Parts: sequence; C-alpha cells; structure tokens
Amino acid sequence: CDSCPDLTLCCFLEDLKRITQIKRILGPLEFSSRHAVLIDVFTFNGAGGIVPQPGRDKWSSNYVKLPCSPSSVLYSNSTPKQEMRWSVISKQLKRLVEKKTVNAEDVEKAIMKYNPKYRGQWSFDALKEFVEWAARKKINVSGLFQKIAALALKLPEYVMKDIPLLQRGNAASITLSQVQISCLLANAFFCTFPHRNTTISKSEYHNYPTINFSRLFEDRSVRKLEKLKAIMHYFQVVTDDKIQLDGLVTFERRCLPDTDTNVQTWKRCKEKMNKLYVSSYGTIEDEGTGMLQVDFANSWLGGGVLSSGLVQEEILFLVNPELIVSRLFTEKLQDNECVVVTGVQQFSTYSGFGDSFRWERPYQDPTGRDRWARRQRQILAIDALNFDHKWKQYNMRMVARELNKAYCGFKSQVEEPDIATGKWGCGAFNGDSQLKAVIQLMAAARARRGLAFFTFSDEVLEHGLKQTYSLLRKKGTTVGELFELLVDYCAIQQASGTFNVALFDYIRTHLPSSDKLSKSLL
Ligand code: AR6
Repeated sequence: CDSCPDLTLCCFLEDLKRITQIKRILGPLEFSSRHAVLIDVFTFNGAGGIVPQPGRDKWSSNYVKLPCSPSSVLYSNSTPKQEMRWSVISKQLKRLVEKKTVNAEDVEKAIMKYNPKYRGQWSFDALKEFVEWAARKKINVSGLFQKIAALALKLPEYVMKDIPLLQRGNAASITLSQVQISCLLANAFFCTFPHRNTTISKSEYHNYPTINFSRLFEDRSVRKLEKLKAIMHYFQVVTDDKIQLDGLVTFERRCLPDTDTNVQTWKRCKEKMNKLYVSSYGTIEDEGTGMLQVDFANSWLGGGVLSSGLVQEEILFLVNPELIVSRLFTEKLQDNECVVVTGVQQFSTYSGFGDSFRWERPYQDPTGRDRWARRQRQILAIDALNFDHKWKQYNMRMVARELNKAYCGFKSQVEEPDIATGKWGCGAFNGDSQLKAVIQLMAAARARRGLAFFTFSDEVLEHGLKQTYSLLRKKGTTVGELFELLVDYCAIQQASGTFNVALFDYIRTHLPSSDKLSKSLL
C-alpha cells in the first residue's frame, strides 16, 4: 500500500518462464517463401544430419552477393582485363594455406590483392598487435590464419543456395548451419565480400551494416586487442578438427503492422502490468539465460562491433560471434521492426564494459538444443532512439515510437519465454531509465509477457522501479491509463523547461486513485 512503500509485488526470478519450460512442440524444419533454409531439410528431418542445400547463385539486389559468384568480377588498374573475383581470392588464400608460416603482413597482402582500391587506406595495426600478443602467449596464430583461410575457401561448397537479404518492410527468416556461418565469417575476416566496403549514400549496400573485417584490423588499442582475442578464439574453436559444430541458427526479421502501432491501440489497451522481477545484481545473459534476451541494438545490427564500439550490443556479438553474420543480410531496422535470433552459441566469457572490457576465457556452452538443432538461446535486437539531447525524449511521438519498437520485439504469436532486459537505450543512447523502464513494462503488459529487469548495479532504479510497479499493480493501472499519464507527464516536462521531473515521482503523485486500490487492500 502507499504507506508501506517497501512492500513489493515483484515476482521471483524463478517465477518467470524460460525457453526450456515452453510446452509448444516445434514441427519439422520447413522452408517457405518467408523462410529460407540453407541446409537440406529432407536430410535434416530424416535424421541424416546437416548438409548444405544445393542451389543456384543469384546475383541480384534481393540476395547477398557472394564473392564466389561467377558474376563477381574484379577490375584492376594494373591489368586491363577483368578477372573472376573468386579466382583471385582463392589464389591468395591457397597461397596462405600452403605457406610455411603466415604473419599479419601476409594476411594484409592477400586482402589487398582483391581490394586494390583501398591500398594505402586500410591499416592492419590492430591485427599486428594481436599477433604480437599471441606470440607472447605462445599461440600459433600462423596456423590459425591458415585454418581461417582454408575455411573461407570452402564457401562454394558450404553455401550453394542463395541467401536472401532481410529487407526492410519484409518479415522473413533465414536458417543456416553453424558451419555455414563460420565459413561466411571466415570470408568476412578475409574481407572477400564484394560491394561491401563503402557505406556512402547511394552505394548498393549503404543501408546495410559493414561485414568485411577491415575496420576491426585498423588502429591499435586495448579495445581492438580484446575484441580480436574474442573473435580469434571463436575461429580457433570453429576450425578445430576435434570439435563438431552441429547446430543451426535462425535469424528472423519481424515487422509490426500499422494497426498495431496506432496510438489509439495504446490508449485503448486494457492490459494490466504483467509479472516483473527487478534486480541491481546480475546480467541479461547470465541470470536471464533462457529468456528472450534483449540486445540494446543499433538500427544497423551489431553497431560498432567491427569498429570501436564496445557496450552491451558489441559485447554480446563478441561473446556470441555468430551474431555478426546478421550484418551480412540484415538491412537497417525501421521503427516498427526488430530481429530475433535463435540458436547462437556462446564461445567466450568477458569482464568489464567499454574501456574496461576484457576477453576472459573460453566458454563451453551447456545450452541444450531444440528440434531444429538450435541452441535454446533467443536474442531480441531492438534499437532505441539515440537522443543527442535528453529533453527530446519527453515527447509522445518519441514515446510511441519506443513503445512500438519494444512491443514489436515482445509480441509473440506462439508460446514464448519471458523477457530479460534492463536499461535499454539508457547508456550510449542517452535515454531516461525511468521512462524506458515504464515503456518496457507497458509493452510487456500488452504482449502479456513477464519481464526480468536487470538494472546493472543501479540500486536507485531498482528500488524506484519496484515501488512504481507495486503501485501500478495495486491500483490495477492499465496500459491505456499509463499512456494517458505519459501524455500529461511529457507536457509537464516540456512546460517545466528543466526536464527534471522524475517519472516515478510523477506516477506516484498523479496516478488516479481507483476503487480497485481499496479492493486490493481489503
Ligand atoms: N545486462 C544488463 N544491463 C546491461 C548489460 C548487461 N549485460 N550491459 C550493459 N547494461 P548500452 P544503448 C546496462 O549503452 O544506450 C551500442 O553501440 C548498462 O547500465 O549498450 O541502448 C549499440 O550498437 C548500460 O549503460 O545501450 C547502439 O549503437 C545500459 O545497459 C548503442 O550502443 C545501456 O547499454 C545502444 O545504446
């Protein structure tokens, strides 16, 4: 009750549903016009294992342009004739495989042979620093470079079927094997993907994240070294003959229809607050394991993972490097879109955050698999708005955008686990953590799913959220009522000019008292 504010109606972590508790039985793996499967489903469903699906190369704007495509040609200034891109690449990579030892300079030379336009522009200083570190640790990097080159060379064998692009406005999925992902990432390491080195406007892939690793290799820094430790560890595992990668991963782009994003739908929403667990202890990926884990994403998935960014999303991509392949085919997310990834494997553990991030050690992932051989790990990428000025968020157009973005990710058609989240949009993107917490509560309530909220050591937020949530529950506040309250709150914030009215205080003092309150106290 109001006079005993410490009484919390929050649930325990054990009360929330994990993926392993889902009763829904997954049907056999099937492809459709909205679901591209890059492995042979008949062999897979018949327990024959994972083999690549044969197919034809499609060199078109709706598909990933692969470096091994017969249509991919290379123009060079030194020779007047054009050459097949893959023949130049494979010549270079085979040379590395056959060499006695391979150092960072050899890798650089090979890469620059088929990226001649960038000679003098790309630097490999960070890669060189990694090699120096590895030499001190007695790691055989030369052998590792050779194995990655050998893996990249397998592309025509491993990926035969065309990979559709997950384009904006199109809800669609791609399922591929961990081996296929490793091969695509080996190609990204050797910067083989055509048309992907520039993101200037009007370039073919300007609306896609970068995928070639060139920027990861440039500029020595502690950040780059730690990132490379994580990525190179991944390659060490996936190229190890003794380890069998036998799973699949699904990348699904979801889009919310206009009928769902309409403000009136929020105003009319009668759902009440669903289950909430809040803690300043724990992380989304550890304590929230088995729930739908929120990736505090960039609209270009992965954000700065291949350059210098190193906050929640980049760290997530570094310890689960299979996520990086999403950058190959996922167009920039629009306001009503999100991506759900099912099945990635965690390869590393880490400590720290930002500049203090450190790659710690290999991780043996114990996560079980579903019927499609996917790890029972679901990651939801939703990109919050990036507020250059904090005051801009106290505006119902922005609030509605964030509500819809969160709802797009939280909405489920079938039985799905509860959601593990936290201060989404409140670090690099400058959001107000109280406002964002309430927005996520509302989206989860509308989606009828429980939330585990990890405040990442923020005890003030933990306490305030517990109190506010308990009050909302006691008063039986609906999503629609809360929406109206936010309309008034934004108006007050704008009118104040100082934007320092705390939302939790505002809710406490302005929540209409209802007779439901007295009923709940009886
Ligand atoms: N579990 C729970 N909370 C966490 C965790 C974790 N593992 N890691 C961080 N936090 P931020 P944003 C808390 O800044 O503001 C990337 O570059 C921590 O308090 O990563 O949405 C993306 O690519 C942190 O301050 O998310 C985007 O470009 C807060 O969550 C951009 O950052 C917010 O984390 C997104 O920025």
